[in-house]
Amino acid sequence: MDRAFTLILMGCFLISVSSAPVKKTQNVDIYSFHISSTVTSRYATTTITSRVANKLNKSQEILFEVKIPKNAFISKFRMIIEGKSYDGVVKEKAEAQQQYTQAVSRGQSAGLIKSVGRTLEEFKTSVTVAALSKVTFELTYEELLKRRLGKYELLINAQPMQTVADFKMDVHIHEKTGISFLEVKGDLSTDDLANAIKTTRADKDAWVTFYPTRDQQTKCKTCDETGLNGDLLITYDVQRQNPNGEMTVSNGYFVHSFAPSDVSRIPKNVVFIIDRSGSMHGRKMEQTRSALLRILSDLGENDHFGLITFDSKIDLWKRELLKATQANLEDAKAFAKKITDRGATDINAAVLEGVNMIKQHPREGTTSILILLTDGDPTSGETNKEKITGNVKEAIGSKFPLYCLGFGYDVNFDFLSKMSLENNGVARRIYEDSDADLQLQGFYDEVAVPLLTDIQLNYIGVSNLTQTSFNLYFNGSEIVVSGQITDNSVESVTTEIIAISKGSKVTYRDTVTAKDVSDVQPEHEHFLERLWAYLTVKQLLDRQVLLKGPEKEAAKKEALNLSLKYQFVTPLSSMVVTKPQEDQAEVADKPREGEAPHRPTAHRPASPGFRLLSDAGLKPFDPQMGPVLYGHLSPGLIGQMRPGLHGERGRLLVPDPLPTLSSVHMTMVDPPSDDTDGFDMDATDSDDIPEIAFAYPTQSAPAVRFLLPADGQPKPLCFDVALPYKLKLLQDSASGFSMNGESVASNNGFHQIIIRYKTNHHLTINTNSISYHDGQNNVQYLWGQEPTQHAQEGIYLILRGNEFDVTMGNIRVVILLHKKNSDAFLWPAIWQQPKGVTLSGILGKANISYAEIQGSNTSTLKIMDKEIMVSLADVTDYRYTSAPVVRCWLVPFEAVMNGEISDFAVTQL
Ligand SMILES: *[C@@H]1O[C@H](CO)[C@@H](O)[C@H](O)[C@H]1NC(C)=O
Ligand SMILES: *[C@@H]1O[C@H](CO)[C@@H](O)[C@H](O)[C@H]1NC(C)=O
Ligand SMILES: *[C@@H]1O[C@H](CO)[C@@H](O)[C@H](O)[C@H]1NC(C)=O
Ligand SMILES: *[C@@H]1O[C@H](CO)[C@@H](O)[C@H](O)[C@H]1NC(C)=O
Ligand SMILES: *[C@@H]1O[C@H](CO)[C@@H](O)[C@H](O)[C@H]1NC(C)=O
Ligand SMILES: CC(=O)N[C@H]1CO[C@H](CO)[C@@H](O)[C@@H]1O
Repeated sequence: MDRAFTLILMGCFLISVSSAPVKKTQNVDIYSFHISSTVTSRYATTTITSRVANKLNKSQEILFEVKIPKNAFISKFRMIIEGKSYDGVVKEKAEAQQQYTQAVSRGQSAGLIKSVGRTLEEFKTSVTVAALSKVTFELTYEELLKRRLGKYELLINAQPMQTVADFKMDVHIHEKTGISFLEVKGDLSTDDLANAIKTTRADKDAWVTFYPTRDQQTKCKTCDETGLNGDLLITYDVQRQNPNGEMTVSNGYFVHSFAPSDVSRIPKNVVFIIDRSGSMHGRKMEQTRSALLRILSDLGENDHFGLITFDSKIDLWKRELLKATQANLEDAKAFAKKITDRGATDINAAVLEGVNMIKQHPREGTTSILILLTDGDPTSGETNKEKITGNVKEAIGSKFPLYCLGFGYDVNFDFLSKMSLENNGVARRIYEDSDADLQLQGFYDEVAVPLLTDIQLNYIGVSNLTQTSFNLYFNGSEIVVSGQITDNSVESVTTEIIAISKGSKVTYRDTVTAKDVSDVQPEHEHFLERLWAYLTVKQLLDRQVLLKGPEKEAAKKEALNLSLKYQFVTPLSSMVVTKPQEDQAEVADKPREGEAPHRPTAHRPASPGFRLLSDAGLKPFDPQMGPVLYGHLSPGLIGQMRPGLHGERGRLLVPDPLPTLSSVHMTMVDPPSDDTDGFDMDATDSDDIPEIAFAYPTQSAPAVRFLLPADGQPKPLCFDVALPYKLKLLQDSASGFSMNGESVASNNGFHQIIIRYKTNHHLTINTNSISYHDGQNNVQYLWGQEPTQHAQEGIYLILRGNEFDVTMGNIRVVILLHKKNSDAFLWPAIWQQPKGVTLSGILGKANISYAEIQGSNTSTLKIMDKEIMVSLADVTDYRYTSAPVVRCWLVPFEAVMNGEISDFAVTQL
């Protein structure tokens, strides 16, 4: 038994993630750290410049590590060393991967950019700098700020990793219609740093500077001696005098922003489809209930609504949509309060029911919205994701949008994204955290007030437009269209917006001068072209999810072309970071949103993985445990653990029925890579992967793992036996031999073993001593005493060190004393099975033969003519003093032992 497999922590859920400690380097001086951000017409370009000196008189590796918003594209990276520039070059992903296979195979690309938390990505690289030399790192990223709930947010993270003599953050916002409000928030905007932050405002411009002293850099709430660590969040909105929207033209490109707020609200029909499958158990369910209660309170009185909860079954609050009257709301809240988790996940049936509900209640002058909240894969009813998306698309028929909220990290976000995009909606992640209810409510708030539907924007004299038709416009958001001016000599551009407001058509028409009116700084003169490229690439990336065949390829190609032309690091491109040492080039890839965050990747040893079948048959346990996700895995499988974000609790998938193990110790696994039903994962066992130790309480007791030798087979088998048990270990009725053992819950093996032979011989072995009674005399030995022998009437007892060798008649067993940490336990070994004897008991099984079933990646074995699902596990072979750990196929007890564990139990030793 490996100690790791028997960590016994009943009643508490424990996760400890140990990652490599951050190396502190006093020999590196970041003498200057500047962040400069310019926002013009919501297009933000941010450059981080870090100047670092190697103070050692020998060369050393210097690290550059910064965090940038997920929505942004990196567009430039440069290192300047000894007067020479090394610029990152954006290439097609496949080409970069191929060209730098060496870098890729060293696993360096994996870590260069990774997703951290909800909104940020981390960019990290390093370079070797000569003795007493300097290096300058410069990273630029760009993003179009999106209006949500009436404001734009510019998030800037600062974490230089040490205090910096010359730290500066400069933000300049230029909005030609004027800035209506501006606020500086974030965890760096605290009282301690208040006088380091200065905000200056003019009509169209705002400047925010943040120049903390070295002293201040250690004093903010989230900072320590390693300096600043936090965000500055600048939120603002702009004036909107022109109801037709705002047109900005520069260098042959334009952007048109349209966000009316003086339109009357359209009554809506909204159906909430809530996943209450077992995986929603605990805090997720609570948060969903509490968000739902608040959302219900926020419904407008002209809104109609419906509530559907689903697992493998579907429950409706009411068959039809009802008006949000006080009485109905009270009734719905009572329903919401009673939602409890259970069962599997039938997304298909639930969404189709929601669509049906809406379709059966058409109302003039209203708009309909479907909101699906789920935390897992479809596991019941129709589970083929392609079929589901097809069914849903056909049922909705583009008549109203479907928004999908993916709760937690075990959702298949690609699937939800696709389903939303196909139905004019968007998918949003809800992060499993204490504020999940607020995230849910925040999302609802964004879609709470529809103002216009079927919006079409038309322009004359322009080309290469980004998206121009939109299903819905919500108060607090913004419609943005960008394009190129066909003829630079034209004096004006005509805009026309046609939309439906409460059932009647409205038109907005405007003619604006096409002359360059923007007073942007020269270094940003191309910002509109870049804004156009950014928006075009983003929309193409979304679109290609929906397309097929040549159209998909064309969209991809176009997005790639623009990524290369504008040097954006997008999901289709990679940045090759070159270094003074040729062979040290690295490849930076943008993580996809569907990917789990911040997970170390390393080489995958060729070990068969385990397979997640479904989350059917979910088994809730301690409700105080909070959000834990369970899954149904192959029999005998331990479960899958996913790390939490930023100290959030991780999640664990365990089999149902729970295995007899109480806890496991496993290394992290790579995230599932595709959206097949279920997925295979390889357990990795590289040294540099942090290990997660976790334990979960089970109704079943902890277990001892036995090894079952399988001569001539590739791997031995192993099985678990729950503890505590008094077990029949070995019996030979013909000769009157029996050996029983008893274990206590905190042991890896046995604390007492009793051997009987014929009627008079009796051996009692515990972890301190051995006593032998032959019917008349008593002999006592102590473990560790001088080597001793005893021989008489076919009985040989030999004690050497930690081995006690017992031969009685034709049976020979060796009892070993193992010490692990402070625990001592006994382990019985049968090195040689006696010939021509039928033995019973747990150790009575001679070697067993099995066949690995071909083609199934050997997770199915044929044992005694039965096909058995197995998983790969480790077992410590306590039959030897050295206790080697060996890999084995973990099989259910019944599969190899011709009986249940209780058949091997004895009431008395
Ligand atoms: C590095 O500095 C140490 C102490 O200042 C000195 O003894 C040593 O010679 C220096 N080495 C080099 C290569 O300059
Ligand atoms: C839209 O939002 C703005 C600002 O939040 C508010 O003043 C306005 O009344 C809202 N419009 C409607 C129709 O609710
Ligand atoms: C539109 O884009 C295409 C290809 O990207 C380009 O060839 C064309 O010149 C662009 N149109 C204008 C008006 O610039
Ligand atoms: C992409 O760019 C290449 C060369 O720059 C050009 O040959 C190709 O036509 C472009 N493709 C598209 C779809 O614009
Ligand atoms: C174990 O099983 C294999 C295959 O059935 C057989 O060849 C071998 O002799 C067996 N060994 C013992 C010790 O029974
Ligand atoms: C023997 C066998 O079926 N091997 C398969 C294991 O799985 C990989 C990836 O799914 C296949 O490529 C192998 O053929």
